[in-house]
Amino acid sequence: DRIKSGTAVPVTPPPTSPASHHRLWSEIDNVVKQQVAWARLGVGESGTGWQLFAEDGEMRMYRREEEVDGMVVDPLKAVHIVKGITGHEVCHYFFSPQYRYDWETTLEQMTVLETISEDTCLFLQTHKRIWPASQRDVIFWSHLRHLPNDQDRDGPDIWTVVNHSTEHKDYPANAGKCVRIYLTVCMLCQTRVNPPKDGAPISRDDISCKITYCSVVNPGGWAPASVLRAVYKREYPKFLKRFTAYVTNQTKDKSIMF
Ligand code: 6CM
Repeated sequence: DRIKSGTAVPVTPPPTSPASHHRLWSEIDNVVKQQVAWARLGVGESGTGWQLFAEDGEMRMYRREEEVDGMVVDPLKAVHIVKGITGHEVCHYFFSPQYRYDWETTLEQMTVLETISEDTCLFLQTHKRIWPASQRDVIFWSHLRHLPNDQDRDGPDIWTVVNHSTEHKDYPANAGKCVRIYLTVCMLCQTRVNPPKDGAPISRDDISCKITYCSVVNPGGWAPASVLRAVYKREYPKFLKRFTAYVTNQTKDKSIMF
């Protein structure tokens, strides 16, 4: 048909994932699409009210003060540009359970409740207690996705990981010593390549990764607002710096994973 009518409309199949037969699939697909759209807006186009609370080199972190029933649920957006790594690499290390204890400093215990597919897992995590609040736990699905750029041939591909709270019948909320927190997190990455002029192979000096990290965490129960905001102010910059340094260090002697 395309040939007959003469209009060359590129036929791109919808993104598929090996997880597409799972009970959570429609939720995963919807939340991923929403989160990618939200992250792509950056802080400039998604309305005013973003307040810069941390800056370090190329990294900038913004938050919005929001409360629901007296609980702090401040949305966070961070942007960072890191030389020498790709979005695929960043997402690989952020998604894969085997590296999590290496970089996640607030973590006490991580359990993979279900491996839905190569790109989708269900996690139970307990986090370190922060005085004077109770300890927190969280159950979330995590999904890794590659979004090839088929609209703008010069624009970079996107790699993303989205984490979103869910329930599990064997682990009801607030049944033990932990208070259940609820989160939505999106790590979105775009790789920029500066091709070497002499036609030499692309090296790590020629690439950089633009990272947008968005997060909303509902603490799930009482936690003093001032303590929570102080914890976030300290922990989020620490996380993003430490995690990206970890990826740089892990990949520096490996071939580039585009
Ligand atoms: O996105 C991050 N990590 C992922 C993999 O672990 C995942 C998990 C996020 C858990 C976020 C919990 C942080 C807060 C825990 C303490 C709550 C204490 C409440 C009481 C305080 C008075 O998405 C990186 C997350 C970096 C967080 C700083």
